[in-house]
Amino acid sequence: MTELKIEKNLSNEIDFASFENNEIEITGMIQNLRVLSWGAFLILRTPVYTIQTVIDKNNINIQPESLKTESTLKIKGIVKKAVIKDKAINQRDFEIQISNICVISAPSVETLPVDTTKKELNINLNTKFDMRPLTLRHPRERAIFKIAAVICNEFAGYLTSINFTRISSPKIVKSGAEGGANIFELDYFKTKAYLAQSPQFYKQMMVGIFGKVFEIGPVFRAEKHDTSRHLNEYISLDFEMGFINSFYDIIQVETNVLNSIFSKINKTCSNEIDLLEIKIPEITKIICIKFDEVHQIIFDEFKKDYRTEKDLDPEEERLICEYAKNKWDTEFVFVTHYPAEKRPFYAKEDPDEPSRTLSFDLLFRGIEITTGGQRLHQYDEYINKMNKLGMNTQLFESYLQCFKFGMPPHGGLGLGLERLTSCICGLANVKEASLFPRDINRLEP
Ligand code: AMO
Repeated sequence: MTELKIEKNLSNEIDFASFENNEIEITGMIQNLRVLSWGAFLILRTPVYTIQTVIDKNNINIQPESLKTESTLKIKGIVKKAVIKDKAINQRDFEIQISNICVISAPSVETLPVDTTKKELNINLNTKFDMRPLTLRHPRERAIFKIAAVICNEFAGYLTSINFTRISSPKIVKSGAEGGANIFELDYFKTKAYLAQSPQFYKQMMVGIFGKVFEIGPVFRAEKHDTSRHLNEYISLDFEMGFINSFYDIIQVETNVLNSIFSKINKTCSNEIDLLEIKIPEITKIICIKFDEVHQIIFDEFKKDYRTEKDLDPEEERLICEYAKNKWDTEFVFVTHYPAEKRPFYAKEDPDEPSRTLSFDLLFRGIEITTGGQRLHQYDEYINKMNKLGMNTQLFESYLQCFKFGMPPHGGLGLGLERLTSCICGLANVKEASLFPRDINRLEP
């Protein structure tokens, strides 16, 4: 039997000021190594810091020329005050003058296939994704996913603070929630199953139990085309809430959760913001434009006629954002009342105009980041709508139970993490905001 002492402080955080002029021992990996005539600057990457260390050739047990970037080291040295400008280094007030280096592990190749020490990687997307275990070590790549992590944490934190309950729904399912052909089929012990396109059915069922719920999890879309906006697996940030008066209640919650995320990023990611040279937005006004009005504005202002189309063209999404920025000084546009034929069966129709739904998309910097809206909540409404659409209601009986047993008026939304992250970080392709993107041509790494 071995009994371990319970360690209380596992955060890896160091108060460098309290070590000034004193010896410290830390472990990390070599982010960058610059060998000079007198010694070297070595940037060490730890779970919390990238910190500059200085090697004096005459006062070290290992010569810097023999070290390889990405090696794991345990170093000993004296903490000194410093003024560091390099944005790739997040500890800019202190450096360490190394007195001893212990190489714990080193790469097994002589030279790394991609130089992660350059300011920008400057390699094509395929190479970047092929070598993800290495290319993600680049400070700018890491910064993207630090921001994505804050988005998830704050989505959860804010919604929890207003009494939403976190849920986790199954990803292997009996029927698709979103319709369309972009669904992956599985052989599930001789019956047909699917990979969940969204947690839609489950989050609705859970409203009957907890009233307000949210989920952060992967969803799967068998997108047949390789585009800069689509992934075949992405992280969906979902919430669903009961007792709503209208879908505008959902828009209010989304506005607050997004502003809370933006302010958290500003508070905790100043290094990442600096490194990526980005400005974090804020929703200062809630601008809602009806779907038909968008077509009309695009026609009147940009002379493009999409007025008979039942969905927004990506060009329209871009143009309406440009228009809103100039006219209302906002980067966020809620487009409401989408045509019923383009929304899934669970979307509630507008009683004043049944061809339109009480639903919305949120557009940000030219791209749709959210779909949401009010749902049907009466069993009969579901049966009638599904019959009208020629759907087999028996296939959905387990989902429909909740409506049979009584549900409050409710609604919610799905927010694509990679789309939000890529828009915040100014990335041209949503795949760059996925650690290990999946598209029609990619299943590895
Ligand atoms: P929808 O299908 O519009 O709605 O998806 C919601 C949000 O998910 C993101 N998204 C994607 N991101 C990357 N790759 C894709 N292939 C992809 N498809 C969608 C977008 C989109 O706005 N159940 C509804 C949501 C709801 O009403 O609650 C749904 O899934 O950001």
